[in-house]
Amino acid sequence: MDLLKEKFYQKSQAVKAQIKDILKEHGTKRVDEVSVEQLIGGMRSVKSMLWDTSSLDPEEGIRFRGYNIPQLRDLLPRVPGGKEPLPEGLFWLMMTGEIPTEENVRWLSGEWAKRSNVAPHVFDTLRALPAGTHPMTQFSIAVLAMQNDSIFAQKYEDGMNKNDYWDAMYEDSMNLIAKLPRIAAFIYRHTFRNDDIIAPDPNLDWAGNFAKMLGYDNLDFTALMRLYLTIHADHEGGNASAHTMHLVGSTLSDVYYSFSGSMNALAGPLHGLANQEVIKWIFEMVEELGTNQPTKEQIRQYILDTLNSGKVVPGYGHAVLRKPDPRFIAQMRFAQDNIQNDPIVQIVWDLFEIVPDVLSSLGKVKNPWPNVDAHSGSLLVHYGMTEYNYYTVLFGVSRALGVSAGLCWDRALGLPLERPKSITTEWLTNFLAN
Ligand code: CMX
Repeated sequence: MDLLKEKFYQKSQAVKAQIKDILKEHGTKRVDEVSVEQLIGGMRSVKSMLWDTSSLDPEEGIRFRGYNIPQLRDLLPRVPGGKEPLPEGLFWLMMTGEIPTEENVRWLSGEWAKRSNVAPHVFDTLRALPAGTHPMTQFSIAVLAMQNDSIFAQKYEDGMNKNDYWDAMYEDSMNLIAKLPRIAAFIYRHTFRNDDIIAPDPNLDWAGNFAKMLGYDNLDFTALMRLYLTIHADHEGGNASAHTMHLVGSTLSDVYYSFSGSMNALAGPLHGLANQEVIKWIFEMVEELGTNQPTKEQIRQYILDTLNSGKVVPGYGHAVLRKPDPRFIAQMRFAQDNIQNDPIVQIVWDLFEIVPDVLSSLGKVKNPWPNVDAHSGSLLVHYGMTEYNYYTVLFGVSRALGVSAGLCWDRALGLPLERPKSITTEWLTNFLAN
């Protein structure tokens, strides 16, 4: 058994025993109650699921196994001479709760390279789709097209003991994560680069190889990919993509079914698709105003026009956060370190100055600050990736790390089928009348 799998097994079995004790001693104790507002309003903040890989504080932002993003930038292994953390390290941390060594991370890069071959029928399936199929649709379909190879599904059919679910889920998750850069790069090159597919380099790290297969050999872009794929990986369990993964997986659907579902949730404009919406919206502003150096007054007016036409300002607001998203700040820091005088980056920074005021003045927006999606597109545009309807695929490749680690934990802990109670409006009306 490999070291990651062994550590994951040991840690998860200890937590499983802990949970058993908690249930035995405190099973009926209340941790929360649900208001009518929460019931109708998308279950905001209702404490109702276990998710150990990361936790989100409204004021402070995300912590992965207790570490915030600046700490991870210091502690996680990097390539020699590199400044940004390797996503492999974050996966190891989420699976085991331990910061990995450089050797652990090198092993994981090699292991994913070994598992990264994608069956030809997956590419044939993508080629058969009509031109213009959204990259996220392609991504979700490609993931489902690999379901045939699920070890979990095969072993379940053969009568797998439930104590072995974690093992099959680990193998499937490792295989899925290993293959996603190949698939995502294929989608990019097939859709936007005349099907000119670039071969992988098994000696590179996961993100470095992905950047290469996308066709970007600029070292700063590669560093950006390492950062990007690390910071988008997980945002505790309640967000739509993680929760979908958890829900679908709770039926004992395998990682392919679950992750495809998770990506369908990420593809919504209020969630991950906001990263494409931000750049689309900025490009439209530049076109409408006829300049890529708009004044702050012009930007303010454009924001007001957006709101007055009944649309949201993309990249701003959050269901949980109440401060600027540390993932936005990490990307801003990257731009300050690596990019000088880029007009689109400057617009993003001007928006950061103006949007919160405007949104606050509406009196209803709970969080007027930028989220992760407000900055990412401008960095990609800077390095030449202007095809913004591809951006959510990048988010999805990263999100696979967190939600797959989460699903491995779900099966190792033996968490049950998820099944909350719904009520009818009639029931609620009668309840409130009494
Ligand atoms: N622009 C305009 N109005 C906004 C807004 C924004 N960026 N953010 C919130 N509001 C509005 C809501 O639409 C809601 O209006 P109504 O009462 O008229 O329906 C009101 O303010 C209250 O909403 P909220 O409680 O502050 O926010 P929610 O928890 O309901 O929604 C979110 C959170 C992210 C969906 C919302 O802020 C939004 O639509 N933002 C823009 C889209 C976006 O950037 N999404 C990406 C989020 C990060 C991610 O998942 O990737």
